[in-house]
Amino acid sequence: HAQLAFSAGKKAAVDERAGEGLTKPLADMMGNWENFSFAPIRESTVSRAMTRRYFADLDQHAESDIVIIGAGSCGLSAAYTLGRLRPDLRITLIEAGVAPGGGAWLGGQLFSAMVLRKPADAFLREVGVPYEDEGDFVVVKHAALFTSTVLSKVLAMDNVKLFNATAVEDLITRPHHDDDDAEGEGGAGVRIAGVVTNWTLVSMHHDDQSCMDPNTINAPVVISTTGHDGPFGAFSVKRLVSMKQLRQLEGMRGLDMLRAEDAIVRNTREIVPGLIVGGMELSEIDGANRMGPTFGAMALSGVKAAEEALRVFDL
Ligand code: AHZ
Repeated sequence: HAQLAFSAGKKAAVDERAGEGLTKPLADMMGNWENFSFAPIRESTVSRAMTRRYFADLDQHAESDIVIIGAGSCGLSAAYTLGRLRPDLRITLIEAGVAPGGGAWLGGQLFSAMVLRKPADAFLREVGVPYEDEGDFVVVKHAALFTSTVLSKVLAMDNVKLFNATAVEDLITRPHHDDDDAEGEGGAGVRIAGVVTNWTLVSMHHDDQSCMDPNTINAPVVISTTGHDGPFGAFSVKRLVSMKQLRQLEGMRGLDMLRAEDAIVRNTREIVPGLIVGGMELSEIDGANRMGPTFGAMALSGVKAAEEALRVFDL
């Protein structure tokens, strides 16, 4: 009797929690751990469940419609916009870090809240991120809420695949005009036709290991959003200089919030045929100011990069 009463008490507690919003199968589990066990599995089955899918994705995405380099706030916003507008396109997102999100896990320094100037609040309403309205700007209570929400929506899209812990270590080029042999300066010489990738850990060890050739992904459109210069930043635009498609980088200028954000959105564009650059990577080409801890331009530059990709390539 005592035991029955005890079980009934536990059951009641569970029901109470279920009433607070847990689904029934999970709620039913609670308080019943004595005879708990998982469904059986063999180790190789786990390996195959992961590797079969990964290599099928690699196989499919070796020919992509659009590759986005960098899954920071700009790259994720571009992926979201493209994925929503064109579920028919095969979109590949490549992120060097294990954790996608770039600098957008914190609002600035080590502070939680993320500030976005209007009209970037439209993007928050689009993705369903709540915010406080402060007049000319809005505040999301934690930058991680913005990043995790956009990320979860992007990852749930059937036509988008994120390869993280994977670095783009070169660009695939073709003569811009099929009868061109020479690769001239100023963007006239080549068009970008895809990316060269490797595991990031491998990319980091090219100096002390040998023979670690990369993998490739073909795509008629590449959007680069690798952030401002740094160990991994400004990747594509630096490569454009070394392959003589850009004469030089102007270099990111000092902080001017007011000018920086407008400039980044306005200047989001195709830099050489086949390559659109967005987010803070752009500031290195144009000598634009940085904006510091305000993220509206990253979201809207991503939206514009997506629009440019569809417009320029008539996809
Ligand atoms: O890991 C990088 C980061 O997640 C990734 N990335 C860089 N090089 C890569 C490569 N292959 C694959 N070769 C690469 N991935 O690109 C992402 C860039 O994200 P970010 O947050 O650095 O850039 P963003 O332009 O999306 O956002 C910039 C945010 C900033 S910086 C700034 C300031 O300095 O004033 N202010 C804001 C809002």
